[in-house]
Amino acid sequence: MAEIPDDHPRHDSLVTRHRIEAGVEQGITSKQGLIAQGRGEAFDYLLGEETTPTADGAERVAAAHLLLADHPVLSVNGNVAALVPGEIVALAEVTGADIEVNLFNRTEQRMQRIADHLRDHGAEDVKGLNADATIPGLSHERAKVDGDGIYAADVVLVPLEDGDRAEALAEMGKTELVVDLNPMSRSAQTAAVPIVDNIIRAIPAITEHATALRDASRDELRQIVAEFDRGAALDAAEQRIRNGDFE
Ligand code: PTJ
Repeated sequence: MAEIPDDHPRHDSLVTRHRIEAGVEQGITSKQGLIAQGRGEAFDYLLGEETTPTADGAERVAAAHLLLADHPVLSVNGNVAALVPGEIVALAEVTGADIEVNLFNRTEQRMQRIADHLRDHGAEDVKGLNADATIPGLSHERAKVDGDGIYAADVVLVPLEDGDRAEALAEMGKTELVVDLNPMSRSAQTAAVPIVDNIIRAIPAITEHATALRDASRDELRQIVAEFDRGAALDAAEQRIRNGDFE
């Protein structure tokens, strides 16, 4: 890849593309992941390629949920593994969450490669390989989960996802924190906390909020969660895309 100068106006976007390309070459990211990245990039462009105040608020609420949870799990697919492996490990450490690989285009080889990649970035335990439980109502590979991981979780962070697993997890009564640049996607619409932001900005931001909130009382955390208005967050993102409304 050509060297990207730091002052290039599309620096972050080009670096992100390169990470996804490298992920495909390493057998971590699926080819469909390239298409997903293109969709995300288009929405990010319309959102101004920055974390909006509303998204930042949602990231704080997500941090509060993860800290309150009995069994939080961070779900990782091929795009997430390529873009933010170390950042996912850092978030898991701060919140005490499990990390579980869950793939739409599941093969044993990709599962292993992603788990190894996460371990190379410091993950101690990576779930998803046992696949000894099934999410009810899903007919594809994403239904396969670990019984002591996503299946047993009360709060799940679900980044870059197609909508049907998001709906199935919600049906199971789990609290879903969704990172998706498209506020109109089914996953964002289903989420308890829709975070309309690029995963490369969202995960470090959630970690930062979780670190700041680590000493907060459970009552304070519950209040942050209770005050969140998911509909208003989705509306604000949509207005920004449609009208360029900058809060
Ligand atoms: O690794 P696998 O096999 O599990 O496959 C994963 C992909 C991403 C290929 C699969 O989940 C998929 O096809 O996803 P979709 O249906 O294309 O949805 C991806 C969503 O994520 C879209 O709404 C995009 O706008 C959004 N998105 C893409 N890149 C980013 C993003 N959201 C946040 N940050 C991004 N970098």
